[in-house]
Amino acid sequence: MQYNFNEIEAKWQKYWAENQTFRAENNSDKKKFYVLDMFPYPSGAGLHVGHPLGYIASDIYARYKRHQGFNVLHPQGYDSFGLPAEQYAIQTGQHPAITTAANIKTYRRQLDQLGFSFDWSREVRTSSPEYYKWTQWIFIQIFNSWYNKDTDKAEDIDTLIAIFEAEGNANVNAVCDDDITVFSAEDWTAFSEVEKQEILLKYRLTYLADTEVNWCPALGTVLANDEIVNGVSERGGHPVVRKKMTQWSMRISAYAQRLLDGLDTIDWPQPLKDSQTNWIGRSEGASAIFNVNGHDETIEVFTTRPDTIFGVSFMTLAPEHELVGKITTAEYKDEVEAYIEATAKRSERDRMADVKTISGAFTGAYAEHPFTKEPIPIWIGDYVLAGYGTGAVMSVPCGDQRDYDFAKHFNLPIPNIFEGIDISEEAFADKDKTIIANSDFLNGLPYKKAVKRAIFELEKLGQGKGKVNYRLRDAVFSRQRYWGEPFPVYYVDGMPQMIAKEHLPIELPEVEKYLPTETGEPPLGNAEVWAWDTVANRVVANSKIDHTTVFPLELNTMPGWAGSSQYFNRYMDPNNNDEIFSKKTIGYWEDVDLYIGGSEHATGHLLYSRFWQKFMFDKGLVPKDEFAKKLINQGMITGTSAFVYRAENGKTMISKGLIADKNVVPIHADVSLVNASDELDIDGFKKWREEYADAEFITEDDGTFKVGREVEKMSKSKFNVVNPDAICEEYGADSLRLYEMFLGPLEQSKPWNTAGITGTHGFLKKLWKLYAPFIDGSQDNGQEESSKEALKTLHKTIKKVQEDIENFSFNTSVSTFMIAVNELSAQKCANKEVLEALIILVSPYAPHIAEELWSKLGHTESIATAPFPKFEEKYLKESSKEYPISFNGKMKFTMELSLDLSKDEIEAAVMANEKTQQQLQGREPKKVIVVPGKIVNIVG
Ligand code: ANZ
Repeated sequence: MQYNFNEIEAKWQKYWAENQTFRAENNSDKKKFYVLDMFPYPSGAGLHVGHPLGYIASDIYARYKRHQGFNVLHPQGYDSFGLPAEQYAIQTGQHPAITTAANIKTYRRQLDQLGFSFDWSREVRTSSPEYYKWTQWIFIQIFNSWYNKDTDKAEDIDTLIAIFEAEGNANVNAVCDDDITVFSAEDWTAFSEVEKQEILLKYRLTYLADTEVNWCPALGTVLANDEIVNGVSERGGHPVVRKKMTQWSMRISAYAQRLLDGLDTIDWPQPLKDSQTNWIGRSEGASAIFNVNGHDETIEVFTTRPDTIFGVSFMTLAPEHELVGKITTAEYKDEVEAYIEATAKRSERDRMADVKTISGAFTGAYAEHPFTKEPIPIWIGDYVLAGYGTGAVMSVPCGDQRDYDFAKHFNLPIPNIFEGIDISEEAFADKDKTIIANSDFLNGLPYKKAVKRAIFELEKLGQGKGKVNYRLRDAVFSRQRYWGEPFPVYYVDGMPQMIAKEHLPIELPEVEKYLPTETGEPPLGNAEVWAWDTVANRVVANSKIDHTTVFPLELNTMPGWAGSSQYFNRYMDPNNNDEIFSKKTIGYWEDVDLYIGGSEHATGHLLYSRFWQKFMFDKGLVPKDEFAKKLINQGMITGTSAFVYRAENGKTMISKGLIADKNVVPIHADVSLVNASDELDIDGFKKWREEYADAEFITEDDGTFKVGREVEKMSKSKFNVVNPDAICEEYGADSLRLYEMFLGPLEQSKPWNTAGITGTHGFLKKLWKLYAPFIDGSQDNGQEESSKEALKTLHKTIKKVQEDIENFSFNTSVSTFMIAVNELSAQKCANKEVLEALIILVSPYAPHIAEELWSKLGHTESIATAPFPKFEEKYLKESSKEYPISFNGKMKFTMELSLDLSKDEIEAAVMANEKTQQQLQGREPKKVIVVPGKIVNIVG
C-alpha cells in the first residue's frame, strides 16, 4: 500500500475534530501545561509558509507534553479587530464583520490542514461581543482603580475616596497627574460632584487627558509616530500637525519599576528583555528647581548629572513647555512664536533622531542659578522633548553634546568645569574621567560622590531632590476608528460614567460610513443609535439625548492591544458568561508555560499584556503577576524575491546579465513567474499587471530573460510568498511540518526553498515502508524478540529526540529520525515494540502519519496520549567487546567476549582459544595481563 498522505491527513483531521481529541479539561487530576501561540490577525491574504513556523514548533511541544501525561491547554483564536478590514470597508462599504468572518474561515481551513492540535472549543475572537464584553469589563476595573505607592499596587478607587473623606489628599502617595492641588477633608465634602470626578480622574489608572497627538486633517485621524514620514502621512503624503485631543490614557507608568523587576523572573529572550528595559528607560538622577527672575514661577529640570550644575550656562525648555507663553518677553515674542509653529510640524521621532539640525529661540527671560545666584538665559529648543522628564533641561555645554552644539551654534558661553579636559575634543559625559572644579563642595570629588553631594546640597536649599525617571509614557488608549471595542462609557456633564457590568457588552453600532464625520469626530459619530438610556439601560437613538436620563456615548474605540492583553487568560474559561474566568479555573491553569510568537511585539503587546496582568494580580483576579513563564521568538522565514530591472525610460525591461553599467530600477516580480533557473515567464509577467502589458524586454543572447534574486522578509508586498496550500496538496502537511522544522534552529531567520521539501517527504515514504509488514498485514505480532541493534537505535533516538524537544531544537530531531529510520531499515526491523515507540517519537512532528501507523500497529485509540517512550541507558551499553589479543605487546587476533566476564574467566577463555595455542606453540606464558573491557596481553 502506498503512502497516500492526502487521504491519511484528511482522515485524521476529521477524527480529531469528531473526537475532540485535543480538548483540554478544566477539571483534571493531571498536571497542567499551557502552550500558547500569538493569535493571528486574519488578513485577506491568508497564511504563507512563514506564518506557521511558530505554530508548528508550539504544536510539537504541546503534543510532546500530552505524551508525557500533562493536561495540555493549546488554544487558538483571532485578533480580529484592526485597520485592514476597516480600510477595506471604507473603500467598498463592506461591513468589517463580514470581511473578518470570511478571512477567519480561510485561516481556519489553512490551520486545520496543517494538523494542529488546537482545542477549538476555546476559540476566541477579539471582535465578537461575547469576548469584548470582558475587554470592556477590564477597562472598567482599571478605571475604578488608583495606584498606591505605599502599598505598591493598584487599589480600589473607593479606598482613595475614603482617604479624601477622612483627611483630604495631603498624605496620599499615589501615581497621579502632576497638577494635583492639596485639599482637606472639608474641601472634599464641599466639592461638587463634577469637581470630585475631575479630581478622581487625575488618580485613576485609566484617565481622560489632553494628549498631544499627530493629527492628519486630510485623513481625519490620529497617526502613530511610525505612520509619519518626513512630517507627512505615510499614506497619501498629507500634512500632519500636533494637536491636543482629549483621549483615554492608561497609567502604565505606575508599573514602570515592576515591569523592569519582573523581567528577572521570566525566561524570555535576552534581546526582548533588553528592548523592554530600554523602552522603560530607567534613569537615576535628580530634579533641580530654578527660580525664574521677575516671575513667581520655577523651572524644574530632570538631570542625570546634578554634579555638573556649576557648568550650567543656559536652560532649554521644550517649545511646548507651559511656561514659554508666560515668561517670553515682548521683544522675543514673534521669534519664539515663529519657532514654535515651525517645530510643531516635526514628529517627536524626527526630533529625537535628528542630532544635526540645531534650532531654538531665546525667550528673553532669565533663571537664577540655585547656588551662584547668577542669571541664566532661558532658551527653547526642540531637542528637548516635552514628554520626557519635566520637558526642561539645565544645559551644560561642557558635559552634554547637544548642549554643546546648541551653545556653539548660538554663541553661548561654554564654561569648563572639568579639570584637565579639553572639552572641544574629549568625549562627552565620560563619567569616570570627570574631575569637578569651580565649586567648594564638589571640587575634587569623583563622579559618583559628586552626584550624591550635589543632591544633598540641592535638598538643603529646598531646590531639588534625588529622582528616578522613566522614559515609559502612559499609553494613549483611544483610537478614532470604527473597527475596535467600543468603550463602555457615556458622558454626564462632560464627565465619563461607566456602564454597569450587567449591561455589557456595549456592542458596536451600525454606521453608514466608516470615515470620521465632517466635523472631525471619529466614525462612531456617524452612528444614529448611539446614546445611553440610564433608565432602560440600553443603547438608544441619539435623538433621545436629553442630558437628564439619556446621554451621549463615547465615540472613540479601543486600540488593537486591548483585546490581546487578556486573551491568554480568557482562553482558560472562554465560554463563561458570568465571569471573565472562574477563580477555580484560573487557579488550575495559572499562567502560560510556553509562549511562542514574533519579536516584533516586544514593546507593544508583550509590554501591555504584562501591565494588565500585574494590574489583575493586584486586584486578586489572577494568581501570577507575570502571564508567561517562558517565551520564544521564532525566527523569520525569508523569501527569495525576484527583480526585473526597468530601464530609465520606464518601458524597457533589461535581463539581469545586461544591466551592468545601465541605470535601472529593480521592481518586484511575483516569484511564481520565475523558474528554477531564474528565468522570467515574460507573457505571464505582462499579464500579471496592467502597467507591464506593453513593456519591452531585452533578453540574453539565448533568448531568456533573467531576473535578479534577493533574500527578503516573506511578505505579500514583496511578491515572494509561498502558499502552504499547494505544498500540502503535493507533499502533505506532515512533510511541510517536518520541513519547516528542518530548515534550521527555531529562533534563527532562514530562507525558504520549496525544492528542499522532497527531503522530508522522502523520509516519510521510507518511514512508511519500514512499517510495511504491519500495513499489509503480513506481520501482526512482531518479531518474538527485538534485536539488540534495534533497541540500541531506538534508545539512542529516544534520548536525542527528548533532549532536542526540551531544548526546542526541532531541526536536529528531524535528522535524528532520518538516521533512525535508515538504521532500522538496514536492520530489517519489524519488531512491534520498537516500531511503536518510534512512531510515538515521530508523532509530535508528523502527527497524521503517526496516527495511521499507530492504528496499523493494532491500536484503536488515538496516539495523542500514548506515553512517551522511556529512555533506558542499558540498551546503549555494549554487552560484549572485541578484545585485541596481543603476544608480547603485538596484536595477533581479536576475540569477541562478554563484558560480564571476570578477569579469570577472560583469561580462561583466551587460553582455551586455539589461536592462542598456535601462537604459544606449547610454551607456558610467563604472565597473562587482562584489562577487562580493553585488552589481553600474553607475555612470554
Ligand atoms: C544636565 C546634564 C549634564 C545632562 C551632562 C547630561 C549630561 P537620560 O539618561 O536619557 O535620562 N534631558 C532631560 N530631560 C530632557 C528632555 N525632556 N529632552 C531632552 N533631554 C533631556 O538623560 C537625561 C539627561 O538628558 C538629563 O541630564 C538632561 O541633560 C537631558 F553633563 O542634565 B542632563
